[in-house]
Amino acid sequence: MKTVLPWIVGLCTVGLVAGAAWVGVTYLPPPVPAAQRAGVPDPFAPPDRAPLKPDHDYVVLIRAIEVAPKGPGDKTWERGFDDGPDLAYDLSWRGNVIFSSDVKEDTLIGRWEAVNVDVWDSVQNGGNVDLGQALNNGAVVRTPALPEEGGGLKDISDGMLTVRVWDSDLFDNDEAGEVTLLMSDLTEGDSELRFSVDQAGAIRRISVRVTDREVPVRNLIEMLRAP
Ligand SMILES: [Ca+2]
Ligand SMILES: [Ca+2]
Repeated sequence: MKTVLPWIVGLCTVGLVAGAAWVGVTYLPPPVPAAQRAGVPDPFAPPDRAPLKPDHDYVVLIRAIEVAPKGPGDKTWERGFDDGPDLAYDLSWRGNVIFSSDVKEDTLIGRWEAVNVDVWDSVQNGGNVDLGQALNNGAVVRTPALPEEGGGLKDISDGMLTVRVWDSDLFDNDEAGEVTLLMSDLTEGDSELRFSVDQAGAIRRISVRVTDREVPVRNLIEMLRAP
């Protein structure tokens, strides 16, 4: 009996393995290519970007602007001096300037914080915050409503934002360039827009953050302030 038992166990094991292989060959579906497998994240895929909702308020925040080493026409930024441009921008919508930035001195990359440090401290300590006072950069805009069936947007400029950038000088400013952003190209979260020489004067890059205005102000400020 002692010699027969291992043989029986061995035969049963072989039978189980062969049976499992037969079931696998006969009944399991063919392998699905990786690209078609649902729920398997592709590490190289760009993050999901939610398009902006129509007829909805958003805060548009210009986080950074980079300009070329020289201004349009290949002119140095500060004639007779070697310091960099003093960058500022404004944001226009529906034919109106709705935000003008402060000036970032002597830099080819201007960066602007979303909210004042004081306001951020207040948020952290549970104090009351008012969006109007909190925002020291960025502006509130509304996306266009969906057009009626078969029609287009009533006014195309409803869905356009213009960013004008300049080097702030004591007398005449040096224009750096101007770009028009289409709201339909923007998504919630951060976008980095790059421009070639002929597209936007001396503007090379704009980093823009779009945040849903219709969330509680405290959450909104945390989202705007996030690194
Ligand atoms: Ca200048
Ligand atoms: Ca300067």
